[in-house]
Parts: sequence; C-alpha cells; structure tokens
Amino acid sequence: MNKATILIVDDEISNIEIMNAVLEDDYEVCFATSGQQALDTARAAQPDLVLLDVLMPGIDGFEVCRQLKADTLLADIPVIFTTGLGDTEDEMRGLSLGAIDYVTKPIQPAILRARVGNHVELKRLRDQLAMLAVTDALTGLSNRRHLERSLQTEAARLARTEDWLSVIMLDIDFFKQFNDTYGHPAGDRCIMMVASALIRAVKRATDLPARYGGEEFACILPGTDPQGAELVAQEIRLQIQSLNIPHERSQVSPFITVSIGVASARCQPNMLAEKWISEADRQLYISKQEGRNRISL
Ligand code: GH3
Ligand code: MG
Ligand code: MG
Ligand code: MG
Repeated sequence: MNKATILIVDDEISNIEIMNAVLEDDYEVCFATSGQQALDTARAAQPDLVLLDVLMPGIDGFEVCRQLKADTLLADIPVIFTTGLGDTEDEMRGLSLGAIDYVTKPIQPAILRARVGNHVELKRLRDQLAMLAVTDALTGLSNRRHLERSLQTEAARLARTEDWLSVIMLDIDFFKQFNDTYGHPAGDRCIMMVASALIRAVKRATDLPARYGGEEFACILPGTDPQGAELVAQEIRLQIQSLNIPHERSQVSPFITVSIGVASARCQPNMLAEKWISEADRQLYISKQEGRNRISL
C-alpha cells in the first residue's frame, strides 16, 4: 500500500522537526511554515492529513482550516490542530471549523502517532467507500448513479456556453439467449469484455462510460455534437463486434452485437439529465425495432 502523505504546518522549525521525527518512518511528510504556504502545498500535494498550527504570522491556522473546508478539492482532508493554546474556547473554535481533532503542545510522540494513525485509517476507509459508491462492481465502470449525477453536472456546466452534449446508450442483443446457452458466469464475462471494448472506443478524457444496469451501458460525451457522437457510436459497435464473442443463438450475427441509441442537444439552463437519457433510450428502442446491431440517432 502507498504511504499516506501528511502535511505539517508550523511557523517554528523545531516543532516541525519534533513531529517529523515521530511520523517520517510511516508516512510521506511535507511541510509548510506559513498559512499561505500551507494552502499552496495542500493544493499541490493533496495530503491525506494536515497537522495545523494555530498561531502563525499572516494567515493563522483557523483561517487556513476555513479555506481548506471551503475548497471542494481539499475539504475532505482531515485537519488536526496542534497548538499551545490550551483553552476550551480555542478547541471549540477549531472543531467547529471542521477540524477532526485537536492536540496540544508540547507534543507527546506516542499520542500523536496514535491519533494520526487512526485518522489516516479512517480517511482511507472513507475514500474507499466514496469510490465504491460510484463504481459498478462487475466491470469497474462508473455506475448508474454516478452517470446520472455527472450528466446533470455536465449539462449545467455546458449550459453557460450552450455547448453540445451527447449521450450514447447501448444494450447487448439477445443476451437472455446468451445466458441460457452459455451460462450466467459466461454472461458476466461477456459483460466485462463489452465494458473493456467500450473503454477502448471512448477516447476523450472527459467522456464518461458507465454500466447503466444489467447488459445496458451508457456514455456521456461532453462538448460532442451529433456527428461526433455518431462516430463514437460506430467505434463502440466496431470494438464490440471485433471481440468476436460467439453467440450461436443470436438472430443477427454469429457473434455478440449491440444496439445503440444516441441523443444530442445543445445545453440550455435548467435542462434535466433525464432529457438525454429518455431520448437515447427511445433511439435505442428504435434500433432494436429496426433489426438490432445498429445505431439510431
Ligand atoms: P434484446 O436484444 O431485445 O435486448 O434482448 P435481450 O435478451 O438482451 O433483452 P432482455 O432485457 O430480455 O434480457 C436481458 C438479460 O440480461 C436478462 C438478464 O438475465 C441478463 N442480465 C442482466 N444483468 C446481468 C448480469 O449482470 N449478468 C448476466 N450474466 N446476465 C445479466
Ligand atoms: Mg505557531
Ligand atoms: Mg436490456
Ligand atoms: Mg439486451
């Protein structure tokens, strides 16, 4: 497992040295000696935990904590205040700003090590949970919930420039017969291979392929117009066809094929993700009706 990264913030070098000696064997440690440097380093290093001094010239620790918690990219990093201030009011203030813990100086090495260890472990579990919540277990693709949320976010973002947004939906043809013929485990393997073909077909970093459910997949293509989306859909169909997965009971091909529906629209304020999903679904239904193994848009 990768070592967790700890950012130590203190305006007194001797304090940094004491804490570094406690942590350096178990963690990647980075340092900052001012509030501004702490914010810059946090952005650059994305640490797993921040040990934050309160009293510093310039931006103090409370203000650093407030700014970390206000930044969506940094808000999840646990903050432990380390300070000479012993009174309850300061501790209350630190915790109400979103700090997860509070340790007073002089530092007791065993206590610091134990608290840091606990919070790093909790952070790791939280990150894992956040990852699982957006991932489909069988394929490792994004799941339906993540797809729908991302689609809504992208639609709102692109509405500012009234840019194109396209969504592709695909569904494996005669998959019930595939399961019946080759068994459910083979069906699962087929779904995994289709997922990998989908990843190969979708090339832009901002495109988002997902498993929508069962043997149905979807893909968000931000900034892609109907012509672009059709090209991607053709590439998806080709990549899946060239997997050459035998399907002797398919009525359209000796190999696994998919039917595809494409929806494209220029984003306008307050458009719902549902607009793209239902249109792509409608087009997918048309592909099925017109004989499967084809694209409709
Ligand atoms: P069509 O060409 O009209 O799409 O026919 P189809 O047989 O693919 O469609 P239908 O929706 O009737 O069947 C989908 C099948 O997919 C039924 C279900 O058992 C199977 N399926 C759904 N999820 C999974 C899965 O995770 N693993 C496996 N092995 N099969 C699945
Ligand atoms: Mg200080
Ligand atoms: Mg289906
Ligand atoms: Mg199907």
